[in-house]
Amino acid sequence: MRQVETQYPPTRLLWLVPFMLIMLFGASSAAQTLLPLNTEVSGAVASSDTVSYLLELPTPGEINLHITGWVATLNWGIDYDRVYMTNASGDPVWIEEFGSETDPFLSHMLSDPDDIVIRIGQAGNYVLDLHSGDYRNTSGDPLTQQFTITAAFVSTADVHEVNDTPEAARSLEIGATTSGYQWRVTPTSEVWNDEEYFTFNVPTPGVFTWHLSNWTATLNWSADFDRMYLYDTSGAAIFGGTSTGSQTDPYLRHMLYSDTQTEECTITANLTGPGIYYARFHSGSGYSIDPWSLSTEFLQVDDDHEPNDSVETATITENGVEMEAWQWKSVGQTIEAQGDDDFYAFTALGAGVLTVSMTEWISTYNWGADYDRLQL
Ligand SMILES: [Ca+2]
Ligand SMILES: [Ca+2]
Ligand SMILES: [Ca+2]
Ligand SMILES: [Ca+2]
Repeated sequence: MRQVETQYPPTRLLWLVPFMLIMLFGASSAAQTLLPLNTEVSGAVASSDTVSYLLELPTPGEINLHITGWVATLNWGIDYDRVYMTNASGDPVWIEEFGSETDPFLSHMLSDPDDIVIRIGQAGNYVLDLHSGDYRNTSGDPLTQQFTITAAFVSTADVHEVNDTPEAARSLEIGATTSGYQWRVTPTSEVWNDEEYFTFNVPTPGVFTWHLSNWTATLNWSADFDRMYLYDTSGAAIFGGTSTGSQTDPYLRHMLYSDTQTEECTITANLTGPGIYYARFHSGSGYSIDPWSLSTEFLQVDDDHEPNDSVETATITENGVEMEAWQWKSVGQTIEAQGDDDFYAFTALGAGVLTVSMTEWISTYNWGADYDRLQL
């Protein structure tokens, strides 16, 4: 079907020439009528002619073209009706499965009424061409299409865009709630593969939590499923702990779904060091005109004695003085806070009995694990 032109008998070639010229030059040369958004407009187009509309999109979004009264030419063997949309560069925003590079239509053989959904990833001017097929009455006289058209528009304006690289990461205020769209910035319909990079700065080690809701997950292992990554100040991926990824694809979590739309997907990371981190939410194949919402919280693990993981960095203790400390590895920027070593130094004034009192220490009662130990 893609090579439909080659099936025309030779007698049709004469009218095919002007028809193909329309296809090649119609979008750029035809006078365009402004098609206001969310407004019904009446239109007319002669048989085998093309009417051009200009759409001015204030933001990225989704267009629902509602067309009534259009009569389709349901015949692959003749000049059939089709719909095209091109961006400011003159490139098609989308080509449907029966379209081709030489005839890049996004829809064909309209029904009455018809609703055509067109995703657009970027604000700007777009040209919509409606081409009437060879539309004739039973006597063979050409007929003019009389129709109405409405371009209903749903905005997907994302205040964080463009944030698709670490360099363009948006600063995330801990505790604040923000929202955006899984909708990549592109002057085409290929709005999937959006990336959301955020950066945040933590003053101490601690537990960082992301609450993500209304995210469109891609629950399909053979697709480019959605993932969340965490990176350190240098941009290196942080992997380990409760990560579900692998060394080759070191994501922290994948398929960020919640059981219900109102429930949120919660991701936590036990950060071992202060400083700047980057979080990346990879949409993969997913996209949505419903915004996601993200909030964060941070529980500080503010241990004045850290890092004290060696004899050289041992905390000097005073006889009889109580100290507060955490079992929380506090070196580097990792998400593996377990396995902390705390060195404390004291001076024995003479021979005697040393008593160490500890409260709220969490023991590991498992000989097979790295259990907790005290050494002198
Ligand atoms: Ca986005
Ligand atoms: Ca983005
Ligand atoms: Ca400690
Ligand atoms: Ca320590």
